[in-house]
Amino acid sequence: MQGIIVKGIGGFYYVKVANEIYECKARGKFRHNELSPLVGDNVVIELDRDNKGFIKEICTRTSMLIRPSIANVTQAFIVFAVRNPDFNMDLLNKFLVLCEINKLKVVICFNKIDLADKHEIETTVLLVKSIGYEIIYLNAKLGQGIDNIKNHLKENITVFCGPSGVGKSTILNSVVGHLAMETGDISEKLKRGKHTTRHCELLEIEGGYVADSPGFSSLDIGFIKKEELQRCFPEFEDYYDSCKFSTCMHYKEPGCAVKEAVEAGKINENRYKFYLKTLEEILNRREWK
Ligand SMILES: Nc1nc2c(ncn2[C@@H]2O[C@H](COP(=O)(O)OP(=O)(O)O)[C@@H](O)[C@H]2O)c(=O)[nH]1
Ligand SMILES: [Mg+2]
Ligand SMILES: [Zn+2]
Repeated sequence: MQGIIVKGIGGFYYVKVANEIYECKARGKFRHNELSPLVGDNVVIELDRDNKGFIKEICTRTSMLIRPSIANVTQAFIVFAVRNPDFNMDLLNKFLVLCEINKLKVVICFNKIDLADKHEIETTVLLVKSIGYEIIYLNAKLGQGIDNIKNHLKENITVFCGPSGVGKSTILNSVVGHLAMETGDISEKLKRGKHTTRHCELLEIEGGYVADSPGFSSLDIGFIKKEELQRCFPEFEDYYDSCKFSTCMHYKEPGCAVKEAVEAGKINENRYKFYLKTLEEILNRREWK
């Protein structure tokens, strides 16, 4: 039987096959490929005589997020608030790079539209649309925009990303219709003193799965290889084949088509500046290794 791991706790994996959930243990250690099963993995399981399940095989992963560890995520909702906390373009850029490097479909969600006018984020909206990303506006407190979120879930494994306090948990709770995630008000009180081990779980909804913990706990993008970074900027794609040097980093090289596109106003200057800043961080880090 083949199914998907929706939860893992204490050495047990909960594998969903059709409409049943089987409690399984991993058999052996999958030594040949040094894998251990992750939530999101498609696995082949076998039941023994007592109906106990064993994972026999882990199918090839299409993606793998770390902290939280989830396999086969296909989509990220990057959530920001229009205000409280204020929108931050640098943070959005970092999330976008992390999503692109993991080849996730991206939907950008602007929450708390009750707190500001849309025109306050107009420049950002235009930029985001020009890169090609889709936008959903929400007032999660009133449930506005939630249907739009639900329409994107089918056949995806989705994670919510974004800074703290923007409304990720509120959105997820509205989507699943119950309290799957603690919202700001509650978790602030529990934070102090309480040692919680987070287990990531996939919740099945609208023909897809949503992870109940935020997609990226660290926004460190310095691990990305310098050659890979440009692939995280979809709007560069039309240009980099026209650079004079095939190895062009769009940095200080002559005849750089990306730089020319920036100068011609075809690529947003701030996005390019963010690219340069990140590239320099990557280059500096490597020198010391
Ligand atoms: N005004 C307003 N507040 C919201 C909205 N959505 C969430 N909040 C509040 O923002 C705070 C943080 O929300 P939470 O879901 O915990 O954010 P998270 O840290 O991203 O998970 C909570 O007090 C929510 O009630 C919204 O659309 N409008
Ligand atoms: Mg939260
Ligand atoms: Zn170039």
